[in-house]
Amino acid sequence: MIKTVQTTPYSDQKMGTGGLRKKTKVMMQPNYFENFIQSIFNTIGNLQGKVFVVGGDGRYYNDKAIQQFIKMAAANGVSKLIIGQNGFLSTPASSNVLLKNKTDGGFVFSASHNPGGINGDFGIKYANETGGQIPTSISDKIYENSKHITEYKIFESPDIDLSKIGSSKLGDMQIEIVDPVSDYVEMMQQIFDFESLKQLFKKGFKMKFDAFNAVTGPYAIRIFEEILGAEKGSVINSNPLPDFGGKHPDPNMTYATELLAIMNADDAPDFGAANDGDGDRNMILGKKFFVSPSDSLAILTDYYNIIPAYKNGIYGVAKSCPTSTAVSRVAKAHNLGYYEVPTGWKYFVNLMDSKRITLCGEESFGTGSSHIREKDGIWAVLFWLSIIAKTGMSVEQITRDHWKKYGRSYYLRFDFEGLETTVADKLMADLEAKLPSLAGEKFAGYEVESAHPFIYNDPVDGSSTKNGLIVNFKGGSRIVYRLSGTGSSGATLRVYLENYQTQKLDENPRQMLDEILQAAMEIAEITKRTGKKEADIVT
Ligand code: G16
Repeated sequence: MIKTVQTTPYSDQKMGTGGLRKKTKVMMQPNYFENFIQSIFNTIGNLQGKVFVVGGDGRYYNDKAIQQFIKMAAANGVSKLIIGQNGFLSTPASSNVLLKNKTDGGFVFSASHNPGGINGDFGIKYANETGGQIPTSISDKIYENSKHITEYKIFESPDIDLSKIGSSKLGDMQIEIVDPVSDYVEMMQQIFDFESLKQLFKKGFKMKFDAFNAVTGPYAIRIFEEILGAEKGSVINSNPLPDFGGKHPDPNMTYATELLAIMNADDAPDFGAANDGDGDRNMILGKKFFVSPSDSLAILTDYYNIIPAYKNGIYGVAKSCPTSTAVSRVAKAHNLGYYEVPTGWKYFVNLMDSKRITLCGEESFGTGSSHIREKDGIWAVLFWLSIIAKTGMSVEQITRDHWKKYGRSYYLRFDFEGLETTVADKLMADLEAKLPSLAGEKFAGYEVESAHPFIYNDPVDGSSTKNGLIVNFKGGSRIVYRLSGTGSSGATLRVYLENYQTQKLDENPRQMLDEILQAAMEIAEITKRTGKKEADIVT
């Protein structure tokens, strides 16, 4: 039976860079989740004939959220849901199922790299028929609808059993439970040369993959251990848990401590990698060696023609504005189309759909290609393994070779967390106002060449987006300032620093960026305005 529930709106259901992301307890407030889902359904309109993909990264509240979603979809007239078994689907796997079945959209319940559990975060990622997350024009409409919602519809029924693969019905709605891993594996086999990767492991190649007790464990076990023959135990923290076993599933130098300890030991394996909670981010490590995500994008692009799926040519490449300029030099060398977009994977989607780009990536540990419309952690790992298999070089050799060829962009991101929103907003507004006056000024010995907001005019839909403030220095160094769009409370100021060098290739990144950091602190008056003398997190 369909029930109509009266509700009152919440005022804070505005999506950020990666969907709606909130503290789990906020999401668990009465009708909070339901209001938001109904607001999406109301924005879409007529749901007759519509098919959606549903899954999540297994974090706390996923089970309850999925059941509510299924019942609401049935009550709102959705024709069919394709659901990952036990409610699991990584974000890239969801995008694949969505595109493969030509569905109308997909929902992934995940707060991505944010911690899980009742005291952690919960999130909703909503993709439309493109396979990528919706553009701002649609999320703005959903937000408007959420502010005026008065009721939602839900089907009254016992919970649906998600443990068995197969088809069933709830009211008139069809439910198909699918293996979350098999389609994804098939897609990876079509992109990469699995035989050469098997040979690599046969020769004794050793890797460690940290799945942070989140969604990628089953994917990684199937691909790396069962199919490619990596030794048992190559995948660590492989069992998805509601609180990720207390781990913060953010693959970076701050949170991947267990993997870093393994890779920094004298008996380290040849290769290390980690993915985030929902499997779209990746970190790449060699023995005692870290590859910055910006360099990783540049290196993958440089080697595109060794991968079967790309060997006949690629359209072009794109990066987000704060990502280092490393990939721009590779694009130039290979004569590829090159684009810079605002932070947020959704901005790559139009470029992929219009065949302007094939590869893209971001400093925030995301890399991917047009095989789907989300970034893809395991894809990036398979790409790196393919380069190693083809060249016979180590991760470190591949990266150093790249620097020799193209120069090195020393790059780090400094995050100032837990700021009051009003303080952070004012800092950015005041900084933007003074940008025009900075040209010619010197800070910590660096002379400003130009300073301006980053404005992106989408070549496909004509929309214009302003995100981030750029200060360029003479000699090729730069600062980008931006506020995070993925936090669940307060504000985080991100300061991205880059120092490009063609001769000095073996220096310490922190030292190479020290003066620019001083300049960045001074220009934005960070200490005076926030009270912080240094960043909370450096990645
Ligand atoms: C999301 C987007 C990414 C983006 C990131 C930025 O990542 O999908 O494209 O780079 O947010 O985060 P912030 O705004 O905090 O800098 P994810 O992995 O959280 O979905």
